Amino acid sequence: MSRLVVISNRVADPRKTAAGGLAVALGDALSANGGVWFGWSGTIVEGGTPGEGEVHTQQAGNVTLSTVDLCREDHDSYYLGYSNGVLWPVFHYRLDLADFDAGFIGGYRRVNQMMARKLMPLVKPDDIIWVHDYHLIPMAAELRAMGCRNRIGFFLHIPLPPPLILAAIPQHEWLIRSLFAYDLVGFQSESDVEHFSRYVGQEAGAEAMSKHQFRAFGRTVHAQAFPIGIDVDEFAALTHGKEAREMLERMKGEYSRRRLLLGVERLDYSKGLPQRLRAFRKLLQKYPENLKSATLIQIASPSREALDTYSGLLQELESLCGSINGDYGELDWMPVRYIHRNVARKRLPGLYRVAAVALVTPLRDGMNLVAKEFIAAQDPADPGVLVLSRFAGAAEQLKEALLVNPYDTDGTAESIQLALQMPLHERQRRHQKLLERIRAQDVHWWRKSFLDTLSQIEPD
Ligand code: ADQ
Repeated sequence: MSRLVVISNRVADPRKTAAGGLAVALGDALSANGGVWFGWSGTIVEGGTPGEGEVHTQQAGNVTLSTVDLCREDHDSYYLGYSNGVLWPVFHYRLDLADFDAGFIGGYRRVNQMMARKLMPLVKPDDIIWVHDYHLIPMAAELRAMGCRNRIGFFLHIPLPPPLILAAIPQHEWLIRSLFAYDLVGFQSESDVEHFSRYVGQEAGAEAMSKHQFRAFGRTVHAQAFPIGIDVDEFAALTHGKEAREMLERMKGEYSRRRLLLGVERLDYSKGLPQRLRAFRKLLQKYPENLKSATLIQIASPSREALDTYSGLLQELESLCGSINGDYGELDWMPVRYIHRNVARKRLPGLYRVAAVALVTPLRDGMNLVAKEFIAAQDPADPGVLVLSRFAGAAEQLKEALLVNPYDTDGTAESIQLALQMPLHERQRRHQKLLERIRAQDVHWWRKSFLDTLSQIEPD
């Protein structure tokens, strides 16, 4: 069996208990036949040389964790600039937030080239290489230019926008051409594959050889949806763990007379937080029976705070929470609890389980794992209700959730009210179906189907 080489912007040590489902799943795949996990170390070297970085290596059983430092200039142009200032907003349909500074692309290419150069000596001829996410789109092209002939797959964790939005990126043609250096390109949802297919047809005159095979730029690439899942069993087990149970009991005690609504995410403009708060305000206004009862706990962990768009969002949220609490709060009840912090992974299931309703309402999301974690943590005898944005990749699978348009404040408020009033038998019916769906396509299924597909493709 081939070894696996994983390349992603950040590397997680799969042995650490805080590692999430994805790190564990990739760690499992790596340790099955041994392998290498390569990426940025997280260290920024002030005054270092662009395109150069020290490599650090540690052994975790039969898996080599190999990471490289970035100098300040490379970090700012590759990570903050091109990855999170251009690709992240545009791929989430936010052209208004993109910063097309012409200086970023140089750093993005330079870091991809450097990572390819540092990785090459670690790759053996039979290895299968799996590259992750938008930071590393040109990685295969760089490796090929250095003579790499291995099977290489790519998985995009975020959405791919329609062709006309993609075309706003000055280097759009180069980016998509870079994808043709892979043997397999995996997307989260069918709509992403459809956008890819339309783009390569319209802009690159690609020929569709079959449903999943496209030929352009002198190469054939296989493109397919592999919706990512969670480790349902691991998450269900965490739900019964000590930390989660303590959290559940504490919250139950504190909120026994209230109905809890819950939002959990990184603080990011793609997650639709201001829109969610406005819908919650509308709920209180339109359905006053929820006053002194419905309480929204919004957990938004700090993320990418070096970018201006993120600090602006933080201020907007704080002001919205303040005004809702000011307008509707009572001495003994605050409608919104806003927490700008991470919750320990082991405690999260306790919080999910105590919530009557989860609000997962991104404006656009590749998949959204919080939606799946919420389902896995519920008590099947008395489950909470998932209110899910139709613009999350997860909406293609999770059809029994209450699907909403997060831009529609009134419509979202009505769906939240429906969720709060949903009879037990209907909650049970929906939850059972949703649980079946996340079990059928869990993170192990995702990893296996991607790697099986990649290993069956005849290299071009
Ligand atoms: P993210 O945008 O980070 O991921 P998501 O899929 O929801 O979004 O994953 C977040 C993970 O972090 C979940 O496991 C969640 O429990 C955890 N998390 C988030 N906020 C937290 C908090 N405040 N405290 C503790 N834990 C928190 C990107 C894409 C998604 C895609 C994933 C995986 O944007 O669309 O689903 O990758 O491919």
